[in-house]
Amino acid sequence: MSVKFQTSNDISFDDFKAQILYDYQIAVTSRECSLLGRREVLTGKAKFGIFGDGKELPPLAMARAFKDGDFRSGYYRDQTFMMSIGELTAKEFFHGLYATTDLEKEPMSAGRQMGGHFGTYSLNEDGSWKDLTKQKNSSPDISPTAGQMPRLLGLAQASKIYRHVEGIKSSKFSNEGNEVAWGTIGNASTSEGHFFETINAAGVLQVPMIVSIWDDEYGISVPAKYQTTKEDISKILEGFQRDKDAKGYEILKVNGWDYTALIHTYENASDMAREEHVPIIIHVVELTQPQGHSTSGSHERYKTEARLEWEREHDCNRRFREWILANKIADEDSLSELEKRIKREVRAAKKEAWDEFLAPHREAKSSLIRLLEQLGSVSPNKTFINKVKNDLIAVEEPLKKDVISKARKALRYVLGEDSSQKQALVKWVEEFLEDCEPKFSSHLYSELPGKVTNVPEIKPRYASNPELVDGRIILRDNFDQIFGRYPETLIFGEDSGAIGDVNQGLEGLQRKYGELRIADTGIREATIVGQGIGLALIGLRPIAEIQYLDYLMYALQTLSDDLATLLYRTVGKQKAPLIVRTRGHRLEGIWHSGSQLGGLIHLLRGMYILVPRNMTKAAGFYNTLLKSDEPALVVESLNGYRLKEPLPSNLGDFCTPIGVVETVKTGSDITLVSYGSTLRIVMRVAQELKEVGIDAEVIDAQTLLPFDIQRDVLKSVQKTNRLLVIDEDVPGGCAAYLMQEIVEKQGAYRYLDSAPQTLTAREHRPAYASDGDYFSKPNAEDIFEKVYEIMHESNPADYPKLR
Ligand SMILES: Cc1ncc(C[n+]2csc(CCOP(=O)(O)OP(=O)(O)O)c2C)c(N)n1
Ligand SMILES: [Mg+2]
Repeated sequence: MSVKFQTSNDISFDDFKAQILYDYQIAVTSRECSLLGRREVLTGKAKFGIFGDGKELPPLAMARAFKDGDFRSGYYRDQTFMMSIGELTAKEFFHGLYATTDLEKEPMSAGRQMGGHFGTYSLNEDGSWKDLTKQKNSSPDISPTAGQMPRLLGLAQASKIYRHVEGIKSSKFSNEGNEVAWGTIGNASTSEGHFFETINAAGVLQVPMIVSIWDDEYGISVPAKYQTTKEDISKILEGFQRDKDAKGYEILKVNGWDYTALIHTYENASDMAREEHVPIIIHVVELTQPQGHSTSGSHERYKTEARLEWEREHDCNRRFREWILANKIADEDSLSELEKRIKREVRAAKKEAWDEFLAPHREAKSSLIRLLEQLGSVSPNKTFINKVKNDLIAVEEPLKKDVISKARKALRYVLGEDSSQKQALVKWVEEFLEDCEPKFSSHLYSELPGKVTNVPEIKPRYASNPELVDGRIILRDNFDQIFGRYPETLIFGEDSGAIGDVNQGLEGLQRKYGELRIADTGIREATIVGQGIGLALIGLRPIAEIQYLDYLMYALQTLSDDLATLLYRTVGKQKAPLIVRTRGHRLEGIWHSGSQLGGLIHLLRGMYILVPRNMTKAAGFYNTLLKSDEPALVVESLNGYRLKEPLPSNLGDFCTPIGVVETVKTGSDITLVSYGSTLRIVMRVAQELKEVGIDAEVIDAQTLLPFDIQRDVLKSVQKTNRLLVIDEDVPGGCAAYLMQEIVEKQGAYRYLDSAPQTLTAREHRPAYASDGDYFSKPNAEDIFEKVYEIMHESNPADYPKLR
């Protein structure tokens, strides 16, 4: 441990006192919010509360060292930090607790996230970047503990990229890489793999990341004994400590109730991280949890009386107060006065927030009561309508659902009636639902004009006699164009750097663009993705490469919980336009099947999922994605890198449209929809089907999320009246999703003369080798016979039984 006990800026004693009293005021305000917050939950006004009580002091020290341009990636205990940097008021805290759906009032997520999840705004209304170097930034928390760690790595690495890579327009994002990424995590959550993976990766990368561990010796009810080897996380991390021979970490340990030690430790850490780009761990011990873990239970159940007494004595706010008095920074009277004032202010803030939360609901309730009175006056079912009205009147503190559900129920009593009063109620219900829709469901994807699906198609152009090259050459030369044109792009993954990826799609590019932009990483999929998220949150355009689709599973939690929800949970206030590149389809073996798309399309709503059938299509997807700013997964066909394709002459320019299918063969008897490598087999079969007089139309889905925005498959089914969806996923997986899109959403059921069907792989993972593939995934004969069977069923005379 090497702490330089000095402050980074000299200030007068009066300023010093004022700072301390400011901190005390925030600490008391935050505690009061926690105390009243718990009561709000226990009295039923809020659903759940998890607060920062007992952990007020360390975040205050962190806030002191936190500078404009820095980023936080933390967890639910950090309300005091957010209050200290001026990004959370007491009133907003209560709005968060009540889940007010107005972003002006509940700026963290407009009620989408539970309270205790904190983010700042990186984007203006029009989607353009704010100047992140002029504000204090927080990436928005997610609930899975340690889920904040992978992105922290990327936030820290961004400083390194901005410091060392030339040519990037960095003015809004970095001041020569002087920014620090600050992580916070609870002691028990350090048991998660994400924590250890991130710690190791940041040590390798040597990035300015400061991880604070708030250690209260518990994870809900489970004590350190069951969480951490030797019950001491900094002790077991000692091997990461740097020394004169090897780079590594600075590891600092400090008591969480000791104000001066905290301030010194944080200032010291901040200086070191900024100057040297060294990662730092601050293990903050002897913290407490005065009200227990959350509102779901009480800690008296699992803490001994002795522990509870120890916690009372070591309460950081109490110790801070004693220190202020002992050092004569303020006297007892002035502190008591300040505390009383804060109590009054927080109570008032709570009441105001509750009134504001209820105001629109109360207004809706009044207008609905009027409408029900008018409806009752003309309806033969007056008694029932009055009952609904009186039930509504009885709800004194109504939620939206209390009001709208009554209105919808009332409509059932006037079925078959026709009056202007009924029409007024119908209109009211529709307007209410329309108003609520964006409050709860906007921003899963971008809602700005420049969104990915609006990027226009640019077709590949070819010389009159184009050279036929391996698919990987098209990718490689297109990536070369990308890295040449966009200095903010970078790619990293296992074997992506020196050898230029396992299939040589990046061959030679590291030599040309440097080790920071075309980089090898450790085998650590979750933090490869997290690295990408963090970099993308600060204006870079990362491409995170996952070597094979099957190993995306290691990163799935981060992709699903963090990246895919980012735009939604910030209501469009932050974005991370990360491109995840991987390869899959038609691979062989249980863990190399390359086929788990059914899982992905369900878990990754909020991302685009693209399944190009060849490398020209894939390259076009990368070009399209870089013209916009949304996250996507591109699954290249592993068996397509060595297949010959004509070399386009407009590399870097052509754009494959997203959300548009391609009809690769026209036909009149049946519509076959497929994607990826399986599509090549379908195309072969379509030729064979001609031999028995079946003319199939073949459509390449190309993009699974979103699928066929223009409803071209419907147009095809209107012509063929038959539909078969083929893929190599499990039964009920991606093909079932495509079927639902076509039959239910596009309404193709109206045009079908035969039952729509899917042909998929078997339920088990594919067996190994060519026979394993043949008997596990749909093969050419399976496809042929399935199509034939459909034709036979509808016309046995022309298509007699095959077997
Ligand atoms: C991945 C995951 N597992 C379990 C939980 C449920 N959970 C929420 S908080 C918590 C304990 C965390 O303890 P610690 O990290 O020490 O933080 P503290 O609350 O003590 O500050 C648990 C188990 C969760 N949110 N996420
Ligand atoms: Mg804990």
